[in-house]
Amino acid sequence: MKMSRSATMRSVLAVATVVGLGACVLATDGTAPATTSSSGAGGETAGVGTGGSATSGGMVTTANTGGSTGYEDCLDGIDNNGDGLVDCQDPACQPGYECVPAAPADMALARFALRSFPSDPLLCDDGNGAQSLMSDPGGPATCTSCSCAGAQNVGCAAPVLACYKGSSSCGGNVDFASNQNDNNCHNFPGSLFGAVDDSCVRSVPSLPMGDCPASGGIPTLPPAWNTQRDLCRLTEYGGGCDSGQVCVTKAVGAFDARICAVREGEDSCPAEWSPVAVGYATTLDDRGCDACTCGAPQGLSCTPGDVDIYDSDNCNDFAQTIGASCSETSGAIDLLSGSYRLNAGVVSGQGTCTAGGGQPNGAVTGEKPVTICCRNGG
Ligand SMILES: [Ca+2]
Ligand SMILES: [Ca+2]
Repeated sequence: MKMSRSATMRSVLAVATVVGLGACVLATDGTAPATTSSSGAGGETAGVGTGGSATSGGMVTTANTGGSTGYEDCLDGIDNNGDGLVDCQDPACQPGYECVPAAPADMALARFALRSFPSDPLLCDDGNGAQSLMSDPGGPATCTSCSCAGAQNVGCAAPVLACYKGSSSCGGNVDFASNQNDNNCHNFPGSLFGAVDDSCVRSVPSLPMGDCPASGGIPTLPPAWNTQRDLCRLTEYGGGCDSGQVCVTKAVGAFDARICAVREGEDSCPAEWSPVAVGYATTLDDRGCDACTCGAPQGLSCTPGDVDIYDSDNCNDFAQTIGASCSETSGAIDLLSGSYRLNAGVVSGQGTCTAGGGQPNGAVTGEKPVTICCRNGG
């Protein structure tokens, strides 16, 4: 069918108007408006928002009964389509926008969606990911029980020799005590020499030694948080509302219907705004388990061991063997020289160890808190 010239011109003009306005919006806010043309009569309005995004780009298309098409940007504070109604006043905006109380001082309007933790952040209407704020920290680690294998590196420590200068019966203070755990030859110190009487005794017998390998204490961590809220700060406010109110996109999808205001830090909420949560943007999680430990091996025994002492240095000129009884040693520890060798006992038995440790430690804490306050009933 052939169109009349005038009808063709109207169509061209209408297309040019659509393209021109669309280009203008794109150049203004850099986002693609989710506009949808309506062709019918009666003020039908475009759908707003797609795919979990809280809002569209702020523009809706409507058609009035006169057949001409008008556009209203619902977030710019002016009457774009010439019907005398600004933003939220305009029926074209009302399906997707609403008037809400303006943000209290030092706060920003926001919407949140309650999520299970951990979830990938939702998208906000500006196309950026929501800020995930966590609260209600999870419990401590569960730790596997600790156990100890049988004793290894088992043996007997060297006994300890104690000597007394100027006493033939181990009287008075100890003037010399061995402190080696070996059976090498050791010369007595010069300070021990020069007295008429000397004596020595094995003051500590040979004692069992060894260790048990520990295992267990493996942590299993419950989720770090019990609550995640994805927060979108509203960055565009329109007009057409009562005093003290602003026009914003309605919540869609998983977002809570309440309008909220947020503030960095942990704080109280202003009058008429109810505290909902303090959420933390970052997580510190140092939960774990104490290391498992094993006590000294039990069930091992050692023969007591003894100490050989020598009249000369370097274990030359064997003199006598010292045991649990005090021995007079004036012949060996004389004016000039003397030496000794520690003889460890012989171990017997099967060593077992008592396990310890493996207790849960640490906790989940948050950093960068954000206070979330919301209006009940808008
Ligand atoms: Ca407008
Ligand atoms: Ca308007």
